Amino acid sequence: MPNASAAKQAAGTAAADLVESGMTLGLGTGSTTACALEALGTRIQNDGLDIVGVPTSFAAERLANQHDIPLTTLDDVPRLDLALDGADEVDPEGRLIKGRGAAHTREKVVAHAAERFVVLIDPSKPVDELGHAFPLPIEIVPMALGPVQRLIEQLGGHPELRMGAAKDGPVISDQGLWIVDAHLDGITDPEALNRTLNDQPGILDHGLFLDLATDILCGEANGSVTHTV
Ligand code: ABF
Repeated sequence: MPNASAAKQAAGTAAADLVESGMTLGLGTGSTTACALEALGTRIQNDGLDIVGVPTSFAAERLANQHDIPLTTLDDVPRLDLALDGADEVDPEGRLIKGRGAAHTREKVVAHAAERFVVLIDPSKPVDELGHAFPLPIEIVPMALGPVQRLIEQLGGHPELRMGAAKDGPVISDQGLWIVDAHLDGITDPEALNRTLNDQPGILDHGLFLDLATDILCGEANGSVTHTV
């Protein structure tokens, strides 16, 4: 990715270096993972790397096609060796907020199916507590907007239906659904919030990823990478 920062490039290249021939991969979304997909494409072309991937979004599918990464689905490949994906926030326990790209529902399905879930970040992503820098994305069935908005308000937050760039309608996810961004001013108990949101009818899934990340690769501007497991 010519426009990606050196830190993202470093994380993406380090992630691609974890991949071996014969692996089944989860292919994440976002600009940092795009660097990994580009590096994988180069290894396919130059070294004959033999992999197959499950994309987490239409965007990831398009990018994989551009880089000649063969694709499959979780119908044909029940387990993945490695899933690579970005994040919006990472706390000291490896808990994540994802979903700025509205792809978190598929991203969670793919991460859950993987033996290793490798999260690619730059130094802007680590936080002491989730939910300050970014709102929590929640994918909803459109007719559940009212109940979900009221739930977020009861939790002390501010719900915002995510609108498209032209502001003429809501962002539509790959599933044809809507995204509500919950501004929570900090998430003190991510596990409790996870349970509350999972119990709410009309929510397909949300961007809290708990107990999923096995590795965090943080690229630095000088090209070095910190690998936390
Ligand atoms: C996806 O892309 C998301 O879940 C996350 O919101 C975003 C991170 O993008 P980037 O790597 O461009 O910061 O991984």
